[in-house]
This record gives sequence, structure tokens and C-alpha cells, in this order.
Amino acid sequence: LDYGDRLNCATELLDATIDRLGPDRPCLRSADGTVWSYGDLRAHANQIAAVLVGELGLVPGNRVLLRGYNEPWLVACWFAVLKAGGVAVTTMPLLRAGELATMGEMCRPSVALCDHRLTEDLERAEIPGLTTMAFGSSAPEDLCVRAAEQPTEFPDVGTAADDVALLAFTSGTTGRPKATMHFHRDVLAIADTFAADVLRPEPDDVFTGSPPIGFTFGLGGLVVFPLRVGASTLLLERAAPDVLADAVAEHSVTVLFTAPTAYKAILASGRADRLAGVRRAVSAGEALPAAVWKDVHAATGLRIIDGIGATEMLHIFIAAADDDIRPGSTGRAVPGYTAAILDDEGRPAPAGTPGHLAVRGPTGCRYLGGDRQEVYVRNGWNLTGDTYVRDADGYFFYQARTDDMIVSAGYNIAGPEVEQALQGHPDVVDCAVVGVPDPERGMAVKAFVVLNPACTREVTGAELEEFVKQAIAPYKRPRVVEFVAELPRTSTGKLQRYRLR
Ligand code: 3UK
Repeated sequence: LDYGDRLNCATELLDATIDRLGPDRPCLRSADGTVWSYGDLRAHANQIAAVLVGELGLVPGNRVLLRGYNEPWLVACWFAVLKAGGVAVTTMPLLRAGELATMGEMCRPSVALCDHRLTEDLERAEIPGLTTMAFGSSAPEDLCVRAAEQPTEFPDVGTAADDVALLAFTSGTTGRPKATMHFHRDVLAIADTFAADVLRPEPDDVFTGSPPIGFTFGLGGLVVFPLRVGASTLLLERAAPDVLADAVAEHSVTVLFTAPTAYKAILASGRADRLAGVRRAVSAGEALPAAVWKDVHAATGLRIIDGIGATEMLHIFIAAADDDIRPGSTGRAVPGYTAAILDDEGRPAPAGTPGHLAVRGPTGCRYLGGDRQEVYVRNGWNLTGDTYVRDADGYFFYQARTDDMIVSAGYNIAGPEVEQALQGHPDVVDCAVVGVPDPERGMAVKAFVVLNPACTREVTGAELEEFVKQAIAPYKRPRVVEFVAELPRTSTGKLQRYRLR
């Protein structure tokens, strides 16, 4: 992956793709049937870049906060910022004033481009020195209206390959978000490793998915990967599993990005047949249980590509596709990346022994501000905070977030394994397993369980304890069960077990 010293990833993704394939190919699709060609997207991005520079006084290196739903204007804004040499600070529409204020404090953006429906929380965040311009309405001061008066050509700023292009926030399964910095070359590197070698998209593919573009899973899967090959992408403002499945069928989608919970929900809602036209389906964000992989395969013939990614790494670094897939395993190191399991002292652990997942490759963690950097990166290895096992063939098996490993009476118990066992119970719709202090065992396994509201029978904790005992080693069974109406999740859908602890 040698991109040379000067590189602007927006020029490469947009202008270089147009140079190769022409401006008329479909690029961005919306649920209502609107299609922007590559040429349309470039023209809008160039016009917005002209507003950024000419009206908002942006100079290279300035940070621009982006806030919007997954829709074409948000993508145009993202390209505009990079074309103008700015740093895109992507945020998710679900975030509220308090979270936006924290992010503003951390990365001090000078400009915000914000969907006109989402400005309220941003204003309440009161980020000092910030000029906000709204987009997506027909008001005279709207960015889209202002941009329409600008020339459609713009000379992209010749950034360095290792200039920061993107500030992305971790979803914070353990509390305060952290901002990670990614270079122009990193943005291309994720397309030229995971996408090129594992996903292998083609120019006629139609992408879609649920992750927000403000989450690097969505930015890669729904913007960077399709544009790198000249494919098109369907952007959905709302992508609940049923909506997503219907959109896949209606728009002849061939490449799908979503999370394990969505695949489960699509199966449960009887919509698996809607995925019949999909060629490549990716699952990331949380571990994909083997049972879900097999059920999707049985219902559709699809072989889901599981992949672990992280905001710190920008995108996916362990995955498997096609015949390489072993259900229940995340896969092997993506070509270009090296992955290992390390013990507590940082030495390589042998195959079959659980330890800390460590990875190195063309992308890696750079926290803004630098503090906590030494927690994630040690001896050149990025430590993701996950406990994994590697087998002799180089396949990696997820155990738990290391913080979610429960040491009970000397046994190491992975909370997610107990959750999967509980999920097998017909009346359990959702659950989370954590360790709670216990005078005898040190820690005891505790399960928080959401029962199917349609269940009329009384389900007891003792029944669930017995059920798990039959499914996995008895010492892993939950000693305490608490029934709850719902479980705490992050805005990217991850369980927040630390809040339950
Ligand atoms: C967990 C997985 C098991 C794991 C992400 C794809 O999820 C993404 O980034 P985040 O920063 O979280 C990272 C953490 O999430 N995880 C992700 N994928 C898997 N665990 N199997 C998986 N397949 O704990 C990891 O450390 O929110 C995913 C692409 C880009 C991303 N940012």
C-alpha cells in the first residue's frame, strides 16, 4: 500500500473513480428512488467545498463537525471537507447536546455542517467558536442553496498522505468517548485491504446497510468501499431491521452491512427471503453467534462475512469470506494485518489459550490528545480490549470484551457464551451476563433477562439456571437472574455491560 507522500483520499475516491469509469454511473441512491451519479456527487461536493473556503473561511487542517442522517447531502459534505483539506469530525444523529458538547470540547471544530432537522441539540451543545450551517432545506441561508451558486469545479487541496482526514469517536461501551485520528491514506487502506481482499465488491454492486456514516463501520461499508470500485450505495435514513430487509429487496441490493442483532431480527420477523438477491453480507460490531450464521445460511443460502473492526483501527482487520468461513469464528487476519493473542505480560500465547487480541497493520490507533494511547498501543501492537482464542489454523474465536470476563471460583467465564446459551431458551428475547461481587466465589455470574412479552407462562430464574446448565458447562450457569424490560445499549447497538455491573 504505497500511496506516495501526497494524497487526498477524496480525490482518489471520487475524481479518480470518475477518471476511470466516467461521471454517469449511479453513485448515491435514496429510499425514495432519487439517484445521484458520480458526477452529481462531485459537483455538489465541489460547490460545498467552495462555500467552506469562500464563505466560512476554512483553511486546511480546520476541523468540521458533520451531523446528519445517512443521506446524499451528508456524503457530499464529507467529501467537501476533505477536498478543502479540512478534517471531518463525524458524529451520529442519535447523539444529544451533552455528548456533542464533550466532543466539541475534545476536538474544537470551527465549522459544523448539520442536517436542518438536527440543529437543536447542536445549538444547545454551545460549542465555543463554532459556526454552524444547516443543510437539507430550501431556506435561503441553507448550505445546499448557497452551494448551488458556486462553480462545480474545485481544486482539491493537495494534502499529505499522513495528514489527518478524519476524527472518529469510539462508541464508548465503557463510558467517556475517545477521539481517534485517521490519515488520508488510512481511508484508502481499509478499502485496499478488507474490501479488496475479503469483500471483493464489483462496480455493479448495490450496497446498503444500517450503521450510521458517523460510525466508521458505516463510513467504510457505505461510502469508502462502494466508491473505491465505482459501485452505488443506497443510503437509508432509518434502517430498523424490517425496513432494511424490505429495502434490500426493493432496491436489488447486493452488498449488505449490518450487525448481528439485525440478522437475528430479520430472521425473527420472517423476512429472511428479502435477502435473496444479496451476494455479500457483512456482520460486525458484536460477535456473530454460530447459530445465527447457520440460520441465515439455511434460510437464504447466504454465507455471512463476520469481521471484527474497531474505531481505533478504522475498520475490519480479522474476517473470513466464502469457503474460508468457520461459523463461530471471526476469521483470520485480513491480508496486510497481523493478529496475535498475547498473555498478560505481552508474550504470544499458544494456540488454544485465551488472551488479549493484538493487531498491527496499515491502520492503527492514534488517540487525539494522546492520553490512553499507551493503553491501546503497546510494543507496536494495538490491543483492542477483547479476549480471543486462536486455533492452530490461525482462526480467531471471540470470547468476551476483556472487562466482561468473569472470574468465578477460579474459573474464567466469558459472559457472551452464557448469553448465547440463554438465547437458546424460547422465551428469552434479549439478555446480558455480568460478574457481580460474591463472598464465596469472588465473582458470581448474573444474568439480566428480557422475556418475550407474548410469553404467558411464568419463567423463573431457577428454570433459566437449569436451562444453561444443560447447554454449557454447569459452572458457567447464572447464579442470579434479574428480569428487566430492556437492556442498556450504545448508539451503535452494543450492550453496555459496565452499566449493569
Ligand atoms: C467489538 C466485535 C466480536 C470488539 C467497528 C467494524 O465495532 C466497531 O467499532 P467500535 O469501536 O467497537 C470495537 C469493538 O467491538 N466487535 C466489533 N466487531 C466484532 N466483537 N466480533 C466482531 N465481529 O469488542 C471490538 O473491540 O464500536 C466494526 C468496522 C468498524 C468499526 N468501528
